[in-house]
Amino acid sequence: MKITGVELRRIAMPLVAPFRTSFGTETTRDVLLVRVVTPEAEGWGECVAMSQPLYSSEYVDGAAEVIRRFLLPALPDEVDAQAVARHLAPIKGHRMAKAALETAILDAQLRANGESFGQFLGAAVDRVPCGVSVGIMDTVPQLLDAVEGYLEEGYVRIKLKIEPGWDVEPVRAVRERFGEDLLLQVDANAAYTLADARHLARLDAFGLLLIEQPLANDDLVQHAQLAAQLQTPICLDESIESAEHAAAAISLGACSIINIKPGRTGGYLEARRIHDLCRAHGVAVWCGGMLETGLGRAANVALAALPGFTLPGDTSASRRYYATDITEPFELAEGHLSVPKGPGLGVEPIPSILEEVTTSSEWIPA
Ligand code: OSB
Ligand code: MG
Repeated sequence: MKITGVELRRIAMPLVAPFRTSFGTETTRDVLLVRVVTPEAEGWGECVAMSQPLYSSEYVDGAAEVIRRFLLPALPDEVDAQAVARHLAPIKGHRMAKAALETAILDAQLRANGESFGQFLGAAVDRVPCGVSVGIMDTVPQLLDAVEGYLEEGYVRIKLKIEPGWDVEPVRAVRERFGEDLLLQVDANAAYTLADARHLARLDAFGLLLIEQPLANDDLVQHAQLAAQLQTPICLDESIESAEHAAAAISLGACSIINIKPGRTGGYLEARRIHDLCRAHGVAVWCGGMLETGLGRAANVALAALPGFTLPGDTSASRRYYATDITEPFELAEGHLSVPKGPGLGVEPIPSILEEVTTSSEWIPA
């Protein structure tokens, strides 16, 4: 495909409620959208980098800069989505920026060919069960109200964000209130160290599905040591940026479950490789989220429909994040979201809504 040009568009999406994690509080999602224009079709990619480099080293301004300054110039005149990662490989890191660009090119290519993301990736089902990630709250009663609301909406799994000082008590309270059948897991976003192993073992009493990323992202060996001291399965998020990382983590015994986020891994193709590897090793995977708009969500839901995604993902409905999404909203039905069927992502930004939330836009001719 020949690329005519690329638009980098920044949008500001107010969240319906502040989202607090161990690394910070988000009130507005600052999103970089990449629109690739070709003679045959246009494609969209949503960059999952956040405003500040707190989840990982990437951040939105940096992603825009690396795309315009290094990634676009590295692409040949004619490009195939399958070859994008190879062209971009000499540029180290910046996987979220690379993922956004590759996704936009893949979307354009699939739209041109009339194939959906789900078909292309190998979706095995037409709807996926959905969980919800619940931020850190000021009080336990507030948390219980939030969880109750999500369960009433039909979410099939609850994930609680934890940090030192907000772990055993909120988990105990949610377990006691909603019973032992509730699928419950926690996410520490790297807030602990191996010295906290005995404290974290107290969570074993609550029958959690998993504990996500308890230790720092480069602590693979420490995660393996922690795994030996916990009954709760360890799931890695931040640590896994590639299939190579996944292979290393699995062979070290650092995790028994992986959260796959295509943005973090450099795109949907690498995400699928991680899925394939985990499936071959009997390691369960689930689809993570980064508070995506409908564009990123569409592709995540397609990915979550692959056969190795055996646990519910953080693929929540649009309204969990945004009062008005930039696409037709994703809505929960019996705790599931439908995999879009149309070509490419199968969803489009609604022009008037997109205009309203746009804070800047830049056209880069090829
Ligand atoms: O660690 O999974 C995470 C959101 C932003 C950054 C990191 C994470 C998250 C979430 C929310 O947990 C997932 C979602 O619902 O999109
Ligand atoms: Mg996480």
